[in-house]
Amino acid sequence: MPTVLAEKKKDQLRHDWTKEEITAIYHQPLLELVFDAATIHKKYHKTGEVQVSSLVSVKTGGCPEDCAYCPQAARYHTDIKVHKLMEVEEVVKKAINAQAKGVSRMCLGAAWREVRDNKDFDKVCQMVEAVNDMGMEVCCTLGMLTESQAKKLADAGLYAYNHNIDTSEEHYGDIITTRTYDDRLNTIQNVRKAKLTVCSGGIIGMGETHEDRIGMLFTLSNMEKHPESVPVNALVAVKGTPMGDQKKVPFYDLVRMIATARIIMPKSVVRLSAGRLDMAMSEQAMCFMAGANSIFAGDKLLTTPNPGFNDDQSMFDILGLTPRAAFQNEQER
Ligand code: SAM
Ligand code: DTB
Ligand code: SF4
Repeated sequence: MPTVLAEKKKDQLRHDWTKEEITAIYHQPLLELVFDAATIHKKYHKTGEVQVSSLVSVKTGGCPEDCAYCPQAARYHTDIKVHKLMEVEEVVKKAINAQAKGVSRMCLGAAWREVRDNKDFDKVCQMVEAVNDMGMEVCCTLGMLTESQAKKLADAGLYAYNHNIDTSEEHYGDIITTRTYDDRLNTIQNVRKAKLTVCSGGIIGMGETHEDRIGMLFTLSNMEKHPESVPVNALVAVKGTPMGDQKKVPFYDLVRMIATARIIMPKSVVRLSAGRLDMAMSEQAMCFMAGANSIFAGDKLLTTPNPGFNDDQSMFDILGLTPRAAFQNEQER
């Protein structure tokens, strides 16, 4: 068998989902959808394991972009504590604390439009190296990235790069005007070229239609390689941003998103991301049933609150979940 065909066969994943197929899955009777997702989840994953990531905002606020959801955009007046790039030691301290709580991946976020080849970037590479040396997966989310910058991060020991597509191609222009959907896809390609793993998903609750959510899943699931991690964020409506008055997204819409992502990207890790603070444990349990197998832990996301380690520990105890060890990517099994 030619190598390409053999590779495809081994992969077993589909990259040719149609919007009609995704729509049919997404709109199934809710419990049918959850049962299907749970069945696929059990086939491809250790269902008792949840990958636990922790965020550090290494550079907060003052961002020139206009992402309508984001408290870190300089043009909106929000209550965040702006700070310049942190010191490497401070990041390592946070990583040591997180590792002791079962966190296997540190995600370093910077409020940058794009990475620039300067001293700050060198410092981020030092952070990556130091945290990777501790035996943790390191993920960065630093905005747009060239191929050579992605390679530099890979050489420093980066494991994953987060760059969300955020919403559908059609809805994108209502949310962000300072860079295009294609810019995002291009960065994701540069990340792939450097052989890093990709973390890409989006946000629901920004006034999008069901079709937009399906459109976002369509883009993700038709990528040549599915993102290894797919974060599904429920909008955290922050006062001062254009999205400050958005109503909370209906919980069962979040379940539909997670379950559909699980079914069409069966090997990816689906992360129940921003928005957990507003959710009961039983609701989070339903998300895990529907195929979510990752969370952000620690009492802060980038700038907004999140459940603390102790609350998550009691949830894991009650639900019988354990944090997954580092470097156990499903796609590489
Ligand atoms: N500046 C970089 C970028 O935009 O790629 C990295 C940081 S940015 C804050 C990372 C992601 O966080 C965004 O793409 C978005 O999906 C998510 N995010 C930001 N603000 C959010 C909010 N208020 N609610 C939910 N998700 C949010
Ligand atoms: C992702 O999808 N969600 C995270 C992470 N990737 C970078 C960020 C959520 C941010 C929520 C708003 C805040 O705390 O500023
Ligand atoms: Fe800047 Fe990223 Fe926030 Fe957009 S999401 S305003 S690029 S920090």
